[in-house]
Amino acid sequence: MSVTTLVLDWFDDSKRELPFRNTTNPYLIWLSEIMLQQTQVKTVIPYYKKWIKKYPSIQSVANARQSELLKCWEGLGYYARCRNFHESARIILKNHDGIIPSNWEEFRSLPGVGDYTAAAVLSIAFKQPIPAIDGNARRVMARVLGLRKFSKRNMSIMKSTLCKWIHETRPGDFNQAIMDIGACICFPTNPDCMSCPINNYCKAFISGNPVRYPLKKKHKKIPNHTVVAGIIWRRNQFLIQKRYTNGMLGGLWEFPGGKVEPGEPLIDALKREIKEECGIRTKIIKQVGFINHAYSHFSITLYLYHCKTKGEPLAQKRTHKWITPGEIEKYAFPKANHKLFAILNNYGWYI
Ligand code: DGT
Repeated sequence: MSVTTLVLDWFDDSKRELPFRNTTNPYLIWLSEIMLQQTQVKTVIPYYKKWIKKYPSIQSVANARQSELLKCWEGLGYYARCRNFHESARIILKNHDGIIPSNWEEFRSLPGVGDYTAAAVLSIAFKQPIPAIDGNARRVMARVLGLRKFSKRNMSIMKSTLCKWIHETRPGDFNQAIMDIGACICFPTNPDCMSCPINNYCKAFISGNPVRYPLKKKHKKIPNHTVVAGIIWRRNQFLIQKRYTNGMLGGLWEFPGGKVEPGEPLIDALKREIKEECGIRTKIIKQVGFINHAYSHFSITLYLYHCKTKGEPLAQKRTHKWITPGEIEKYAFPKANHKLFAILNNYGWYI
């Protein structure tokens, strides 16, 4: 039997049942692919379900406000994905009469759509025979072909092999089957080769030591930054500010503050950051607590302080809002802030 038939037969028997499968609606497939970038399936599922209830179509995304969408995405991370999806939806409404383009050039040129996403959506929704190579597929192919490095040359060998293997009328299923084999069988360590439908074709399996393929990347140690932030009170309200739209955590709300410079006392850093970001003087009252949080390229230890002010933040610096603890539900905050909210809920919000 050919690799293609073996892979598809396995998929028919053993595929993962996921809420975004068994549909050819390009909007739903695209949304799921965006949510799945850098994120585990089990994390995505509840977000996906909540999102499609609220935004059942590309038009509803285009017509929503960014702040609303970010609130629905809150906690999923990599918020540029949400902002780009919003922008793409708007472009589709404006330039494509609300119809998601099925043409590679047009779809690939939308914000946030890379080669993988374009291939996945076009193959699953529009049955175009384009291989979609995500992290799982890459590992499967490295093993099958006995390649140790993800060099340009090796990537093009993988791609041309998949172009030969991909099924003409079921290209989406074929792509998903390869990815599922990666997720369910061809684990990075301890692959379950005996359950693999294509082990007879796999150079890594035949070699007797499949985990030699691909070469393991050395994990770089990520730096840790000390961050200070203030819950700045004026009567029963405190100050939140919106992060700049285009950076990390862009468009989310946070407590004023920032990174501590080497050797700088925490209190001095907090006063400096609040002055820079809000243009106000504050009295620092006491520490609320601290949390640790890891992002992809660094981690933070964030110390939160109760502060007081009589001032009004300068409008031209950032968008600011005075809110009460009961109003945090209305705004999207980074995960780190939810950890701080948990401390405040435990020990009391007010000074
Ligand atoms: P920078 O300084 O150019 O690297 O820019 P930012 O804005 O990314 O960094 P900064 O100085 O505000 O550092 C704060 C880090 O802590 C940033 O990675 C975001 C994270 N963070 C999470 N929650 C909060 C919060 O409530 N307030 C502040 N200030 N930062 C927060």
